[in-house]
Amino acid sequence: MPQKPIVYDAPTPEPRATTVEAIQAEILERLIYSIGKDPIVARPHDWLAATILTVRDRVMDRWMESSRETWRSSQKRVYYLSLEFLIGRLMRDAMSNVGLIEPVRDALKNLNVDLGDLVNLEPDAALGNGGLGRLAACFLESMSSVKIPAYGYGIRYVHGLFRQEMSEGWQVELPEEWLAHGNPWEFERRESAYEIGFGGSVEPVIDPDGIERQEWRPNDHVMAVAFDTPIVGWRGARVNTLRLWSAQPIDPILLDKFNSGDHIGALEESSRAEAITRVLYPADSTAAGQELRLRQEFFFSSASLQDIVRRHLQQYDELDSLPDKVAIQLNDTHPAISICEMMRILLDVHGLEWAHAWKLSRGVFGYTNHTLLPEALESWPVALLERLLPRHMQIIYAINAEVLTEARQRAQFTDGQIANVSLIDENGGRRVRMGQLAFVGSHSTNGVSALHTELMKKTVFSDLHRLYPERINNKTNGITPRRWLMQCNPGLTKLITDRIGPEFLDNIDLLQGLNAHADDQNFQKQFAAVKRDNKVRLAKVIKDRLGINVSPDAMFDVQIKRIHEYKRQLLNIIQTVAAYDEIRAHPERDWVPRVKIFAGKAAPGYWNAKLTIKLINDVAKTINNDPSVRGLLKVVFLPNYNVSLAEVIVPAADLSEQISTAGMEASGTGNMKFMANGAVTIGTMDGANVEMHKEVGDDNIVIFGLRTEEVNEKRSTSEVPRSSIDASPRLMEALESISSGVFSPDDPNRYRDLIGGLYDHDWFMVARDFDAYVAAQSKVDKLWSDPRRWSSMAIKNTARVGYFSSDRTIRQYAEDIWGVSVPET
Ligand code: B1N
Repeated sequence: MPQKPIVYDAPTPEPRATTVEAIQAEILERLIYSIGKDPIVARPHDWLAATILTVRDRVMDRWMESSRETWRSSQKRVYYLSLEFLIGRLMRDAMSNVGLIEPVRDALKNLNVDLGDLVNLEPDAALGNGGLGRLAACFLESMSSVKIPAYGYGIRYVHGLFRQEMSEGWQVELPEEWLAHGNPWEFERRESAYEIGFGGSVEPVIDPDGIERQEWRPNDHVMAVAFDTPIVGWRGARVNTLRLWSAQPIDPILLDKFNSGDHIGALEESSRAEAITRVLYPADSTAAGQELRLRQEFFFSSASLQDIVRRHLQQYDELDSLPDKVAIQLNDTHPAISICEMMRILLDVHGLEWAHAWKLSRGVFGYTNHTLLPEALESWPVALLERLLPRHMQIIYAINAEVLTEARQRAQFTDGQIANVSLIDENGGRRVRMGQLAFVGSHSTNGVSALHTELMKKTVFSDLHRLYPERINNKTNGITPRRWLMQCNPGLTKLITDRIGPEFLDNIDLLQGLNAHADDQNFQKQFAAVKRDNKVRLAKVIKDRLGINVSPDAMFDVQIKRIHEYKRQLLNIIQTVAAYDEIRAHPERDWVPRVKIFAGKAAPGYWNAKLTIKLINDVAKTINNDPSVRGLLKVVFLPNYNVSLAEVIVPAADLSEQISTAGMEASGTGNMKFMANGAVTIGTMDGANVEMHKEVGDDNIVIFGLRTEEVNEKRSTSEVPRSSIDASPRLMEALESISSGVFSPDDPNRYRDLIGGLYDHDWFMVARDFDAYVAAQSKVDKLWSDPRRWSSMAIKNTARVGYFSSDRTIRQYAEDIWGVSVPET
């Protein structure tokens, strides 16, 4: 039903002033009137909250204007559905994008408060695990920057990704409390609340026109309440909304239970409901198979879909225009159940015919695949879906019937191919494959790098690709240059501005102008000096957190990302051990001093990943305390890797380690952040490294290792890794020292099985790629020894990073998938 007509020209207050005086006065006002603190007793967190509220006000004006504009001009809206948004801190991002850093800094200084201190006090919103969640955050910022009317939809987890601490070199997980001091960025919208059902039964009903419909009667309900955060684009281009759902009970307290003395039971419904949005699953590139996870997925999908359809009807009062006015992008299969929820709403609530509903729905959805790892491809037991979402399971069967009929009749598929495209996996306990559902329920399925997209066509979706050859497309990932260059590296930003002018801030492709200066000795010196300042800053963090002294004149060799076997931190640390052996065997040689820097979290149940962290720490202890190394090699594991720590490490890196087994990293986005900040990459032909290699040229990146086809060949012929170990004395020595306990005298067998796996099967090609990696590292040493050559490479990396801006990625999504026109800058 249409609600009351929308008035587009209601009065608004004057936009807030941005002078130092006005900001200073307002921070004080906020402190007193909103936070309720006398400046005399205010603590740093109070100042932070008052400052955020002051900055937020300057975003609000544009927020209102942005959404009015969308209503007024009937523009298509883009909805990005993601179970993860790895935002990090927001204050500096917002200040920088609306040009407030200097006035706020000065205003605070007049109040005797240091802006830098406040910035570092803001907790990270860590509502994501890694690349997938961070991509969603970069996309939100880019959608605002390129002026696309967009909403991010996700979950307001009370606890984001766990905090990682080290206990004797082992990872320990502690709960993360980002909301402990409240969250001044968010607006709770109690009026935007929806009922979300689970369980129950499906009943046929006859509607007033005499037509039979299905009606879902859930027996379990929770409320989804919206919390909105404004996301402002570069130069305030536009402000979009990140809408996160929080689960709340329908009846906060069961009074009859309470009155009969069952005080705990009275709160049961409340805790059951709130459990849904209490914690983020710490699974990266693996499927978290528990029922609670499916509840999370349906909870946020249903709330988002109800909200989207409500907004559409409010404005257009009909449903036929859905595909013209709404684009919904599914960030992996986690929100894929949205497709069934859309169909349920169209069929059961609005009484559309199946074919009509299916056409509208497919016109709306796009699906992004982020991984080909079998353990990460989601599937749910049919029995679980039937119990939790009986109507959605019926819809899945109906979709499947349609697809299979088409496959047999139009494409004459064989039984094997039918089994392949079916939404139901019949092997060992029937399960619903969410990837197949997302594929057939969308008009677009995209991969996240050129290589990954080609592999999608050849592997998981080969038969679906044959059936729908137009559907798969590539959208290579990107990163926002605002956060990952301008904000995290102000020194480099200033240097570039001084050299080629400020225009690149608005058009990142203009960084190409640096190519002409890459061999200018004076510029090289300045570039190296900025890098050195950033290294000094990181060295201080290392000293403060770990008590380890590292020299900013050594090469900073960095691998920071989730700990995963396919990402091969193990290859890196074994090479470190080999280098350690070499340095001791040949102390007279001219060694390049290196600091090996690692950071990353391991999934709590992933034993080999946790053991790898322990190994890095064991190796670090031995090497860092061995005087015979004379400081030529240091190993550092920085705990609790998160967005904010990345913002300090990335600008200080000389060498970026992107060494996954070829064919396994869908894209990688850390690789792009390092590139922007003038680090040289050592990497395999995997994910977006392939495109980086193309952009930067063979001379400005160090590529090594087996290619995807070679990896597949080794795997399929079950060729044993033994021969590559026997052929490499360096590798053999390193492996033997690790597995015999040289680095773990307190438990000599600690790494026996981990290393044993390399002899056995070596699924990730650590042994097979080892010699090539060592050779690549020697090449890196050689390049480093010629500082002019190195600087030239580093500068060219920054110069050529433009393609990896998420603005480019978003423009491609807009044009090819969403059908949204993007204004030229
Ligand atoms: O998505 C990133 C890519 O750059 C990375 O290469 C890719 O590994 C990452 C289940 C995932 N793929 N799959 C996940 C995350 C959480 C989860 O519960 C899977 N993450 C990726 C962005 O495209």
